[in-house]
Amino acid sequence: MSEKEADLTPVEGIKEKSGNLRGTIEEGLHKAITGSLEEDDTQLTKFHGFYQQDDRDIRDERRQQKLEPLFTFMLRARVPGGVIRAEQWKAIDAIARELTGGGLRLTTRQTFQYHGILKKNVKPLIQGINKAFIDSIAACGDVNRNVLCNSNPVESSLHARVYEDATSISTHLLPATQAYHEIWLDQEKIADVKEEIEPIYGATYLPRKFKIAVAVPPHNDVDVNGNDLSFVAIVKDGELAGYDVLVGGGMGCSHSTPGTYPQIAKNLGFITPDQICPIAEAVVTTQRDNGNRTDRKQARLKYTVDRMGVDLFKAEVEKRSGITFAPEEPYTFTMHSDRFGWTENANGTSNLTLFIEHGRITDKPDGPQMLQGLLQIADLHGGDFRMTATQNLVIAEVETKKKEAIEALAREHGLLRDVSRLRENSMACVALPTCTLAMAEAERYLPDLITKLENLANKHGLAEQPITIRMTGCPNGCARPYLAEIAFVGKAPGKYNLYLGGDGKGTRLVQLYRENIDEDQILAEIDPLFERYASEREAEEGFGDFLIRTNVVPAVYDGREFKTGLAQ
Ligand code: SRM
Ligand code: SF4
Repeated sequence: MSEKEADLTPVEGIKEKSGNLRGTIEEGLHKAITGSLEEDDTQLTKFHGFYQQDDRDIRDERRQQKLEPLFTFMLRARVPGGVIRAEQWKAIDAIARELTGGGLRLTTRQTFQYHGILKKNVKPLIQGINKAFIDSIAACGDVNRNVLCNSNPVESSLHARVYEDATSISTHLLPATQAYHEIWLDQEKIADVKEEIEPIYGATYLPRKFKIAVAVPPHNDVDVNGNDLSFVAIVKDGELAGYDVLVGGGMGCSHSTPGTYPQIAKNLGFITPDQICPIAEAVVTTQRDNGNRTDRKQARLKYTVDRMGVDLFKAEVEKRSGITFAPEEPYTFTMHSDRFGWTENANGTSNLTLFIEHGRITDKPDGPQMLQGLLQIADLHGGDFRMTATQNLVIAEVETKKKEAIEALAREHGLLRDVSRLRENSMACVALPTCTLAMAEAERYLPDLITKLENLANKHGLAEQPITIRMTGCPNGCARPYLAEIAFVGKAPGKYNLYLGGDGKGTRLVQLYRENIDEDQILAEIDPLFERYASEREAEEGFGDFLIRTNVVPAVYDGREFKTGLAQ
């Protein structure tokens, strides 16, 4: 083994000897003695769209009872652009009731997850979604994942056009391996796996996960700076002229670890719409061949771009694609949260955007029957649903004659309620009890904290201020906290780092303000800042911009200036 090979991360070895992602997953499914899979296979199942987890709330109790952890699986679907037809929604709902812990979770990448799936139910579940023409191929793993696309553009007539491009990229970058079809859909096994070629990815796939978004300014709901590669639509005379290509955005970092950072993407220049797939492929292969495979904490594209430099990276993409970038075209983003309530489309239909708090859709025994409500809406609507990149749901292109009935159903089932703009603009990741990496609560805690922050906002007359607040249970950044105006990042149970200073448009990073603080300290820190904002802000000035102007925190546009700990 060469020195270079010896330095590769263990995941590289697992991918290489997996036979294009087959490993021993199939054998593991039949082992009834345990609810888990072999450790190496749990790396490979990510490429098939699912993770092994256990319920952390009862981990200690099971240990005391000398039982293995209560292993279950989380499955994430691949739904480019988040568009789901009503008939598909009904199938998704039926599977949630029959084969999972119940309920659905809309994610920050425009798709849905099932949690609490027992090992014996994984295959029936995948077969079930497949019947509804949905798959989970490459929803996770070191490949291109679900491609985001603006779900409710202001220029509504462009949705179909850019959605088509998002789905083309997703299809173009799918792994070629037939492993998924063999294991889950019982398709015939290929005779010799060694003959199976992965033309884009190669035998060891990418060094790390890879994420793509398509945005239509002025609405940055997909957070282009949270993605490895983004295409920003340039619209001229109401038509799509092409895209600016942004590379190297991303969120994940580690507490108190200099050298890890979230990053803002860099603009390589303008391309025409027909060049989108060749450029996406060239960026992916440049990362495949230049990304770090010896340290997974340095393996994302943002580090590759920063290490190579933009000029060299761009030249490499041009060489591989045979396309020369034109100079970048100007564009402006004005917001990165959803447009809630009814909005009108150019074709005379309307969209209803529902605030789904942190994406969780359930039928509560003593509370709102959200699943039930959406099922009835699916029956009546017959059209599309669109999941948004901020965990919300759009009932899309509703005919005027159905608006009243759909709104009534949404209200009756707790899907449409009057909430503050502070709450509407909040987002939290899953965290406990299912996320194995969570250090603190997020989804289960943020709603209560928002109530307390609402009280502070009301006290200072800021109730209608749309301040973006995001919380994650660890620094990995799954709710893209580093692009919010206020971010809480879990450090330990009940303790968070407080970051401030995003611009409410997703184009500036936050900076660390206080470290490892509890709820009382959080409220004590935010109260005077709200007070000052209420009395000293300029007309139309957002909270994040105010914090920068008054030097509460510095403006961060390059992640290398971001602090992962105050000692830095
Ligand atoms: Fe994430 C890992 C949940 C969006 C950065 N993320 C995880 C895992 C799978 C934990 C694990 O590895 O065991 C979490 C599963 C929790 C659970 O129980 O469901 C998890 N991530 C999520 C979701 C469900 C959060 C949500 O509340 O919606 C989002 C699913 C998106 C999807 O549908 O594909 C989700 N994750 C993100 C985003 C936001 C985005 O992509 O726009 C990010 C930051 C952007 C980025 O990638 O830079 C993100 N997740 C991470 C990272 C850090 C990656 C890094 O570069 O360091 C990890 C940990 C890792 O990869 O090692 C991670
Ligand atoms: Fe889990 Fe951390 Fe992602 Fe939250 S940010 S879902 S705690 S990995």
